[in-house]
Amino acid sequence: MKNIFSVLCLCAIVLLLSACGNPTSVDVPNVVEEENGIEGVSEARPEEEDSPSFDTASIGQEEKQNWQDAYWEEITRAKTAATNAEMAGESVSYALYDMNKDGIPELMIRFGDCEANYEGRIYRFTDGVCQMLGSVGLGHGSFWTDPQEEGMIVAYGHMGYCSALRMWSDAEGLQTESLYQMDLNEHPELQEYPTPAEYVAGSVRIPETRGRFDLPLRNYDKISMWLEGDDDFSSRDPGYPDEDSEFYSRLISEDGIVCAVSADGFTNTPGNVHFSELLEKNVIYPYMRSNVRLGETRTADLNGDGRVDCLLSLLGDEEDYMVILSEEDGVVYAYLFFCPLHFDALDRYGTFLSTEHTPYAFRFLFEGEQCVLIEVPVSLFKN
Ligand SMILES: [Ca+2]
Ligand SMILES: [Ca+2]
Repeated sequence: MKNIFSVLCLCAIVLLLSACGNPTSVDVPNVVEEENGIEGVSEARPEEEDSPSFDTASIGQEEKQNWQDAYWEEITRAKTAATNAEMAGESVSYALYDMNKDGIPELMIRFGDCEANYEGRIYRFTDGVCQMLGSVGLGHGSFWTDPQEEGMIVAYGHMGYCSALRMWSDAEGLQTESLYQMDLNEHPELQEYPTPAEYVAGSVRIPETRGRFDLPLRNYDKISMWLEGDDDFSSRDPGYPDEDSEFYSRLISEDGIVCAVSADGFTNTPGNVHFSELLEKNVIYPYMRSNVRLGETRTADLNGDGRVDCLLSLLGDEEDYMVILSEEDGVVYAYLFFCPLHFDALDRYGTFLSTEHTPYAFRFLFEGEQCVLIEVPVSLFKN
């Protein structure tokens, strides 16, 4: 059974901060400069000023549509410009966070095809257009929230060294200051890299998703609610399609039609097929070694929309797969994954709480032919 880390790597749904390596004697500031250099921005400390007054006025539906459209255009442009056009949807990823707390998130796009050349470009929707604020080196780096400031944090960890920058924007553009930097070789008592959460109360890592789908962009409100520690399990008592608690078991036993789509970019998109066809060799994945058989099934409202979905594993001789079945407007979608998550980590509200291997919980978003997995800190979920 492939473990959860395989899922994260192979499914390529979420990006994890790479945080391991052998310490070397490289000078820390040089490493920071080389890897984390800021392009086209000046380094400055924030001026003394009043505490920021966050304007959290609600953003109208039309304006929301506008920034979402503008950001998706920018992400699409990034994918078009990606060096490997075929895998552009996989190599470009994005995240959203309201850096200046004005009610509209900023967009961060990760460019590059490996840790060595990752670059994060930060955009803001202002006066009806998407403007780039600046860019930051993102090799071995990730974005973190800065809840009490009009800013955002970028944290790095590599080869025994770690650092973090606080970032904000003013009339001059994107500004940064060092939040911390540390050589773990000098702190043998530390087993792991510190995180921004140890320096900034309430800071959590901002989920990044691959640029294949706009679903995370359209569901920014929901994801930011998760990040603030609220769940949206509006329906703690979700209903079954057709109010039939046997809906999914019947679909399987009667070999109903499903619209099967790749959820991870690695599996196939077979389209409309009978459920049993998913069990045949090479239907789910091009390089299967055998047919597969039905393994475990679980039901839960996996995407928090108030309707029960069905999660199942398909077991092969050497590899396993995972499928989510979800009925939507009369169509049963089958979202296909290369490897299963640990079903035991699934709580009854549809969240994967895997505390053993990772401090992150996983929530699904899916709709139509899009399905993504979003990571949020386990500590935020107090089910
Ligand atoms: Ca903003
Ligand atoms: Ca659901």
